Amino acid sequence: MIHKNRRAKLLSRLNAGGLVIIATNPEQIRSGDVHYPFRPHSDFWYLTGFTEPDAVAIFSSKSYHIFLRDKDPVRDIWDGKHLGVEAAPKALKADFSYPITQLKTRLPKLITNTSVLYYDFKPGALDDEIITLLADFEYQSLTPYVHEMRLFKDAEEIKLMQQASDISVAAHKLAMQKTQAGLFEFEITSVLDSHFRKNNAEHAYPPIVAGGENACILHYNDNNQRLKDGDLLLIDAGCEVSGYAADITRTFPINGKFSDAQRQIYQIVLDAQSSAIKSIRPGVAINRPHQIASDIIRQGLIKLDILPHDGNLSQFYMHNTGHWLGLDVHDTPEYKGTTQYHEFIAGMVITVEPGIYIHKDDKIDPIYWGIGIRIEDDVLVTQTSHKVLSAALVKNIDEIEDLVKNEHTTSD
Ligand SMILES: [Mn+2]
Repeated sequence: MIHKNRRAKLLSRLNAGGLVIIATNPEQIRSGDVHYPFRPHSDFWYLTGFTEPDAVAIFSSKSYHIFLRDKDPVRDIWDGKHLGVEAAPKALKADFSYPITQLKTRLPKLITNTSVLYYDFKPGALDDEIITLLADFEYQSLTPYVHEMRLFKDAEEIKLMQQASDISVAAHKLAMQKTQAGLFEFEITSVLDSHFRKNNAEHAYPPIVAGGENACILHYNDNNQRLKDGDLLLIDAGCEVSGYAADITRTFPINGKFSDAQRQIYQIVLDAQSSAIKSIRPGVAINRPHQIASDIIRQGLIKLDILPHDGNLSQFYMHNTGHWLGLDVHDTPEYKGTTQYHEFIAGMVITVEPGIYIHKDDKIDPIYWGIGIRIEDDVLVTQTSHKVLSAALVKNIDEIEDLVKNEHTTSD
């Protein structure tokens, strides 16, 4: 029913007589005849709830047609069972269902008498011949309409995001407890993998497990270096549950004890993050958390003589403080920034993830060289305030030192 309601809501925002055509993702070849694990297209998943490849949904206010893989006893032996054309109407609340192989022949009839077609296809999602068929009709981009809906999470979505966050928090805790100098980054990555798997979840994005100065590479995911005593470890990892992502980062000392320099930088990032989160509630400007975090980081770095008074903060803090989160880790890119919404509204979910990254060649006191710190939580905007979905994961210095150290004293 959720998906049916979403389709109705979407149609109510489109021109009368409009017809929506949406395809799921094409399968992607990894190598030879092996595919990458299939991930449905997020907008398609959001509107249909259907997760098989080779599927196209076509709907208007009058009817809902779904094209999908038909039952095939031979393919079922190789690839497992499929829903099939016969069971589809009931399972997906569609009016009509057809084999995907009939899309080309049935499409011309389905699109006659429509005022405007709404679609966006990724390259490879549909045959070129079908795209050509559509070219004669008035067209509007579908994505902004769907993304506007996806920006506001309903109760079911929030429940799934809380689950994804809870599993991710537990995985981070285990990884922090497992960390010791001498281990490799991939051994800590495997702790995350294992916990996600055990909970029937998977990585929502390639995890970053970055020891020492590797943390200064923002999208580091080689995860293949040895962890050194005295370094920090940055872990940016989150799982996906029924399509919904968590995105959480913690940075902690590999030996369980922050050095003075690490402690100074960490506290600046933590203050920036805490104040940015505190500002979030309905009516507050969407770029406010970034302004707050940037100001605190700038003041903190000036105080430590790392940044000159007229210095450029982007040398040490070069990314934004957050992004929308949902079915995609960087959710609803059509609505990123402040182009459509200038203020927070209940139901939005945003990450808050300030950081400081000090490279070895930076012309400052070498005690700070190679320190890369980011702290990231997932925040839901509520009716009057906000809720931190990942609040259960420690981030104060004492709590972190306790968690990392405890395991060492008990396991050694
Ligand atoms: Mn993030």
